[in-house]
Amino acid sequence: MTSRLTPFGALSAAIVIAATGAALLGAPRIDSVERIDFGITRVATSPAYDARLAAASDANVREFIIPITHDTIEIAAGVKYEGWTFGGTVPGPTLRVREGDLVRIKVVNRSPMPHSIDFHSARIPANVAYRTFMPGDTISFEFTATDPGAYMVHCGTPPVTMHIMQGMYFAIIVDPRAGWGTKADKEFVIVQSEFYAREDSATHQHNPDWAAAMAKNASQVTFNGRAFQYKEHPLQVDVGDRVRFFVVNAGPTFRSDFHVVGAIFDRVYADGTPRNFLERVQTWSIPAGGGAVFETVFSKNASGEGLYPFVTHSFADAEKGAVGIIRVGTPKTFAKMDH
Ligand SMILES: [Cu+2]
Repeated sequence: MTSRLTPFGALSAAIVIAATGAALLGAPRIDSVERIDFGITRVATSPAYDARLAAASDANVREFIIPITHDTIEIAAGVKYEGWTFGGTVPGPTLRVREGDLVRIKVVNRSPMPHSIDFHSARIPANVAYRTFMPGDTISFEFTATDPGAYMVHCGTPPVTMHIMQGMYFAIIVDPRAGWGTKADKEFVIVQSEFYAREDSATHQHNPDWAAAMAKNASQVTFNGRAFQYKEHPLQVDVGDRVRFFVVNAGPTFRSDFHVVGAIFDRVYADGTPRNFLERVQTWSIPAGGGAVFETVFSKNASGEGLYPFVTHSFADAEKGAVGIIRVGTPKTFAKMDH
């Protein structure tokens, strides 16, 4: 086994690459294995959840170790919340693989209660892979990523609404084997979700509000787990960039009507499937539990240097935090935004 550092883990030994030769029906085949341990590699959430995405690894066997933890998260500026997580953050880390890769999952329950994991990207017996397992236990399974797309992963332990509103979700992207057909200069992951938190007037602790969840009365609606974080810390791109957004809607209940103010999507891949190809789209809805891929070009003479809000155009939800800004180039004023 050989180890080397990769762009995903340059600061840690969390990633191990191993190359093994194997003979299949006489045809030589080289499997290269990459392992990422999200108990060691943690997504940066300060000053904002890091939405930037690197390309998928060249390895064709992808191993992911994912701890389940109960952790303090921040769902809006200054609003701390005792969340349930994959990998210590909400959302958890984005997994990115290629169509045809063998994906090996190992989830370790380091929390004090039973949980589970459900990959929308897998075709697999749910009763086996997605079963609930106990504190201290581990579950392992593998699947071949046969279907390109932008998928939700979540805890499916009942009541599922509670486990999702507590933060148990993340995105997995399966890139088409031949790529997306265009070259993106920047890529971002955006996971929309909503929280149902109620402040205890005595302790000022924010606790889950089940009645509010059943009434669909969210306290925050967020992109990547914290209300308004990209309004305070915009996503930065350059003039001329083609930008690809992988948007997953974790819910648990609301839909996402994804829109960029001042831009038109050149391409939208419904559910992130290359064949579900749409052109020149203003807004595209993503159901709870779904995903989509969006592309737009911030070209010099059109959507050039400036500030571009991205929102769910279901505006009551944007008012609760599902709004951010894309900063193109270095606009002189950080001007007043109307969204
Ligand atoms: Cu759970």
